[in-house]
Amino acid sequence: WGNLGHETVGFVAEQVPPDGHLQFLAPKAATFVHSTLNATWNFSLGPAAIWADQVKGEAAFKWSADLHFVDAEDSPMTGSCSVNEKRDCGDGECILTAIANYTTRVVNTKLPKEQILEALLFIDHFIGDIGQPLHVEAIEEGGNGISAKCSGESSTNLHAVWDTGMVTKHIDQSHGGTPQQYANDLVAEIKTGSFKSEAASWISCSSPTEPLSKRSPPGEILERELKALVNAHHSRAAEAITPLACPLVWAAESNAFDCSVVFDFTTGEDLCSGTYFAKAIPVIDLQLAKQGFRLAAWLNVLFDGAT
Ligand code: DCM
Ligand code: DCM
Ligand code: DCM
Ligand code: ZN
Ligand code: ZN
Repeated sequence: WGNLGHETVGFVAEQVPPDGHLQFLAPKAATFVHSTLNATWNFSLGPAAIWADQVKGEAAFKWSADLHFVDAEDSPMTGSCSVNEKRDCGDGECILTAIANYTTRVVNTKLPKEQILEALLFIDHFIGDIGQPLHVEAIEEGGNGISAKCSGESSTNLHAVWDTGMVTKHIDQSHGGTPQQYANDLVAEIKTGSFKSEAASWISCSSPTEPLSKRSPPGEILERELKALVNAHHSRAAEAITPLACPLVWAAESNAFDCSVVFDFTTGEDLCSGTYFAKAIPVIDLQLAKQGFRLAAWLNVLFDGAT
């Protein structure tokens, strides 16, 4: 997602209603978030969610660029979608292992404060990105190589249309032009609206420790436990990351949209209007609301032991 999508996910997770009380976050998670994020991010998971994109272009954080996605080598054009951690998580450096790594680090009180902050900033961002269908797809670098048209602008690409083009138009048209308002509207759908009946099922997978080997998620072929190695480029010993069950469940849900709405358009079609836009918007609403709700639940289990 672009900045607007990421901020929306953060605001949904933190869900600050007019009285200023954090509601989706449990007390200890809320306190941790507030005390860890400094004034740079207005102490909020909304603005903090964009940090990972800001730094990935800097030399010091170049290593993190591949952590924003997983290149699922499936075949959505022929109706076959799947994501497999062993097959698709290149060298063990992808969004699946990144979430596992920073989940371990965010609660590792032996780490320096800046590292714990960094872990929170990455989690805030990656739990958003894993909900973007094209962040769980290999074709043309997640659609970056597929030219597309959005609101008459024909020099964009499919990935950017999903990250930014459709989200921007939707927020401007229907949610008061701000990610805060969009998040409030999604939260209302979760609490009393169209998402009310399904929201509990979104967090049925919420264990930040359950290893992947314990279940066979949709699209998962692998049974053998994979000890992914992140930071393999470090000359010193790399840390072994145990793959987690839930990130793969989330990835498989996103990836499934690559076989329904994402590639269902004709060359030259404007994706930010008409039938494509009408089909995509409910997916964007769902994925942003769901990942925000999941981000809160993840932090709640980590800091409050909520289940
Ligand atoms: N690092 C990370 N994830 C890890 C290990 C390290 O993001 N699993 C980062 C944190 C530090 C840098 O790498 O910025 C160097 O850490 P270390 O000196 O612990 O290898
Ligand atoms: N991206 C992706 N899959 C890839 C490559 C890139 O999902 N195989 C994402 C990361 C960014 C966007 O596409 O959100 C643009 O990538 P970049 O900034 O690397 O061009
Ligand atoms: N780093 C890395 N690999 C990771 C995570 C982080 O190389 N998986 C980065 C963080 C630092 C850089 O390495 O910006 C340099 O690390 P060090 O401080 O160990 O030299
Ligand atoms: Zn993207
Ligand atoms: Zn990203």
